Amino acid sequence: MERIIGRKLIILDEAGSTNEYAKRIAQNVPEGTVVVAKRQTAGRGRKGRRWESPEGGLWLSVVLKPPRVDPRLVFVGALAVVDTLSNFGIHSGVKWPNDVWVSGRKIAGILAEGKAGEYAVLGIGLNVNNDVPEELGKMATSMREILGREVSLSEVFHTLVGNLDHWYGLFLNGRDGEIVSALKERSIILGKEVKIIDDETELVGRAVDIDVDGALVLETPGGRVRVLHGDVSLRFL
Ligand code: BT5
Repeated sequence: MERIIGRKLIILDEAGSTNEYAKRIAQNVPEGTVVVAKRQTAGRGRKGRRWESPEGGLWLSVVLKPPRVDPRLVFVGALAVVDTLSNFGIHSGVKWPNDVWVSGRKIAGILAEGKAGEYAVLGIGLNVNNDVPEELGKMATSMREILGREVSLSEVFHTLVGNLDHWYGLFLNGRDGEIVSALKERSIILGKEVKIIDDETELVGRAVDIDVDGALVLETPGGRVRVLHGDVSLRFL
C-alpha cells in the first residue's frame, strides 16, 4: 500500500509551533505532510500550556485529512510513539488521553487540533536527546536518559513516521476496534484509582475501561461514568 504519512516533508531549523505551521499550510498540502522543527520557540500543549522544545528532541506535526475527527486520532499518535520507543528497546505505556510515559515519567505528548471536515493536525513531541526541562524535575524523561546514550534523531524520526503510517492506515480503514484494544493493552491507567480534572469539576474513580469511542470509563461511588473530553487532566491517586 502506498504510504501516506511523510509523502512530503518540511524540515525547519526553528518554528514557533509546528502545529501552528501545519494548520497554516494544511489546505495547500497533501495529506500526510510532516512538518518537523529542530526547536520550537512557542511549543504548545493542550489549553495553551507550554511545551518545552529545545534542540535534540523530536517536534513534529502531521497534516491529515481524515473522513472524521475523533479521539482515536490521538491514539494513532500515542501508539506510534509507543511502538517507536519499543523499536529502540524502551518499554512505555499510554496515560490516557494523550501522554506516553516511561517508568512513571512523561516522555512524549500528543496534541490533535483541526477544523472538522477540512483537516486535522496531529502534533507529537518526543524527548529524544534533549535535556528535559529542569522545572519538571522527575516528571519527565528522554530516550537519552533511559538508554544512557544519544540516539540518532533521524532514525527515531523515520521510525515514528513509519509507525504513524501503520496506525493511521488502520484508522482510515475503520479498524477502530484494533486501535482501541492496542491502546488498552498499552495503557498504564486501567485498574488504577484516578482523579479527572476538568475546568470546574473533579471526578474520582477507578479506571476500568477505554471504550470503542475512545472514552475512559470510570467506576465511581455513583456508578459508571464515561469521560470523552480530550482536554481533561488525569492524575493518579
Ligand atoms: C501535551 O500537552 O502533552 C501535548 C504536547 C504536544 C507537543 C507537540 S511538539 C510538536 C507540536 N507542536 C506544538 O506546538 N505542540 C505539538 P499537555 O497534556 O497539555 O501537557 C503539557 C504539560 O507537559 C506541560 O504543562 C508540562 O507540565 C509538561 N511538559 C512541557 N514540556 C515537556 C517536555 N518537553 N517533556 C515532558 N513534559 C513536558
